[in-house]
Amino acid sequence: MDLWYTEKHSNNVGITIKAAKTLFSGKSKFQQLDIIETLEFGRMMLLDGLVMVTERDEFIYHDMIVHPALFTHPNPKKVLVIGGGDGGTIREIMKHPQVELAVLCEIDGLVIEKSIEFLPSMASEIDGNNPRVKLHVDDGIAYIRDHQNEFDIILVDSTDPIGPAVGLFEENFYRLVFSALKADGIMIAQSESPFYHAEIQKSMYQNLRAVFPLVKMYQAFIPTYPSGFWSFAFASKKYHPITDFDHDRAAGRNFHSRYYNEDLHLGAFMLPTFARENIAE
Ligand code: AG3
Repeated sequence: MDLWYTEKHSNNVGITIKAAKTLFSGKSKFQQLDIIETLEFGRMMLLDGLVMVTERDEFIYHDMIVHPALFTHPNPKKVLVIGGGDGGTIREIMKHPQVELAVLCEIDGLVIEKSIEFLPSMASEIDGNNPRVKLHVDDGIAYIRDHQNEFDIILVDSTDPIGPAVGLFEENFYRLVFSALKADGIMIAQSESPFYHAEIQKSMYQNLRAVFPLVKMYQAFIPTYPSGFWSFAFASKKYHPITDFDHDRAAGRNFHSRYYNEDLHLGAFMLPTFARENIAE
């Protein structure tokens, strides 16, 4: 019998992926977690029925949530990831030799545990063996409340603004992030699909602008997310992602990145008109 998995992207549209088998299915205190073996995209992790990562296209999301900020900040030493329990974001941060410490603050310990078990290519740096990585199973909002003026970069690797992530799209949270960052800090947050999520983007970017002096949106192509057209928010106290971009450091990077490169860094900030309009001031 064929097994097909569908995530609905709107009331009338969705993506359907053929599955070979279910590897894990369980409920934590926070959400439903499923890990499925697919035929086309390798292993796929779902939270509350929504696609979080697949082995085949996760490189795009993880390159793009990490490298633009890390090649803009001149000296990123201490980085915090809120969410991101699969470990893909931490794995990319670890490719930057200046980073002395990356902290992962994930609310759901089950996501970390099952990613280590079933998604080893993503979780390779969160299995407890890397002294540059610290794990906290905690609510990100509670965690940053106790950390002031500490991080160079904070990456918000969240789910959609439903369920446990709702608070991560609000102005009060961005104020806490602002205080947890140093005076020249940068925050990146995944910011949904410009095609399907105009309303979420509008309020999210308003909330960011109420707090940060410099807020930009940049885009990436992620085949398994709604519409494939995805975005990230770049919110910064000082550095501008284009004029302060360290082009030579990015071009001379000592690791291979299959999506990110020094030209794409610039191109990603060029937006189609409808996306610009979603977040117009
Ligand atoms: N973060 C999930 C992005 C939201 C996907 N939304 C959806 N499928 N409706 C991914 C976590 C990767 N570390």
